[in-house]
Amino acid sequence: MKQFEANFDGLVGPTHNYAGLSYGNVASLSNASASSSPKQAAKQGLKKMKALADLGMVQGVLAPQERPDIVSLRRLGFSGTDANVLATAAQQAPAIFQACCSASSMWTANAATVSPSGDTKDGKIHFTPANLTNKFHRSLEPQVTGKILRATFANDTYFSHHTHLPDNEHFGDEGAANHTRLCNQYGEAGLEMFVYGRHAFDTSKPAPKKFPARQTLEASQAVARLHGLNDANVVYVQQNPDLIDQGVFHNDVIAVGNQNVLFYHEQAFYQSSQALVEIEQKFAGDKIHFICVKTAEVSVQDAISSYLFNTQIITLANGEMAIIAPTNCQENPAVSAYLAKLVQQNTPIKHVHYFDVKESMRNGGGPACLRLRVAMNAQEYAAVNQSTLLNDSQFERLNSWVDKHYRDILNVSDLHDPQLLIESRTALDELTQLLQLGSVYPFQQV
Ligand code: SUG
Repeated sequence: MKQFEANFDGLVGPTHNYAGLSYGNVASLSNASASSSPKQAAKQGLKKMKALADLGMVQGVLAPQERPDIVSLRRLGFSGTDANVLATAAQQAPAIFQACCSASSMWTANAATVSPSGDTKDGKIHFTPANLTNKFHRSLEPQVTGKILRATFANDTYFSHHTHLPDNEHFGDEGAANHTRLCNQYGEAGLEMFVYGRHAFDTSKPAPKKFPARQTLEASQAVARLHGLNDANVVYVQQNPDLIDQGVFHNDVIAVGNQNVLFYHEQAFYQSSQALVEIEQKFAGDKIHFICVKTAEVSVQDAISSYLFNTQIITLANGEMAIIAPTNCQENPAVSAYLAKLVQQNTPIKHVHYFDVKESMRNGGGPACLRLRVAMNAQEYAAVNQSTLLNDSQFERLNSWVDKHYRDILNVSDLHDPQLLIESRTALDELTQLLQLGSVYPFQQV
């Protein structure tokens, strides 16, 4: 039976902005308050999705969340009409207000952890939305994420949806940003690799000293239990705490895997050689390719600024692999030289495709952050909400939808404009029809 990996990219929302909300994420901090272009950001994302569909990949779309988040602002005590809520929150608590306006749900690598049916006890694809507890602005996402996932993968025979883990730092979970699956064929049992930043209940264990470790071991273990994974097919690897302190806020900033390839920086993991031995032993496939990038070839700083590892490695129809990289990699001499050399070597990676996703990159989100991977077979594919899949006509419709509703330029000072809220809700209401999602947003439930 046909088996493949689908990518579900987050559509950039109409309030995409730069608010410097993510301590530990270098790009987010350094672009705080720059003006953004929601329209360009959404179009850059759609262009990447279309290009992957044109390469023969199955490409889906995940809807963005409603922002400003009026429900959360009301929960925090702002009241009156929606316009009053916006005005008082922006004036009295600007930092909280900005956090409630972030379009951060666009980075769907953080939407959930997904385990394909080949790995799970009941043979269903399992989804657990990430609780994203470490950042207030992101902790507002999991409930609506759960609704969007249920509306996208709306079939109980094939899909199993869990509630996000308890909202507490002990179970800080960032979803697929710290989860990689290695396998032979997508539909066969694979090895699920969970990378964590710290132990929540044992503080004697190593942890970063400066920036937060967003993912805990205990959260990863809970997700593996919920998904019914077999211990023999799971590895837990600690991220190098020194790298978190240098700005590697997720594993997907320093490592990426696809099928039998693990592409990573030599400093990515704590006690790396031990971890790699366990991966090799547990990997059920024929041969695993460890592609290790040495510090002498690409420094950690260059890896962070170019997002060399926040790339997508995809398998093309002919079995060759391609790297989907941000143009920032092309612009960095050490990184572009490395990639030019890599495709000549004896590994499955034979092509590099560059994409301009700079609007997302300025907030620390590269190509890999923008997508949630779902390995599936033909029957599971048929059970997906077909309106969420990107074909030529859906691409045209979504582009026109962006043209119609999105602003060219947005400044942080525009966020309390009541007209922006109306524009966003109008856009999202229309989107739920385009994607046939039903009512997933709070404003649709009143
Ligand atoms: O969670 N940035 C996101 C970027 C997420 C990238 N995802 C992965 N690596 N998988 C974050 O830090 C910044 C928003 C702002 O500053 O306005 C932000 O949320």
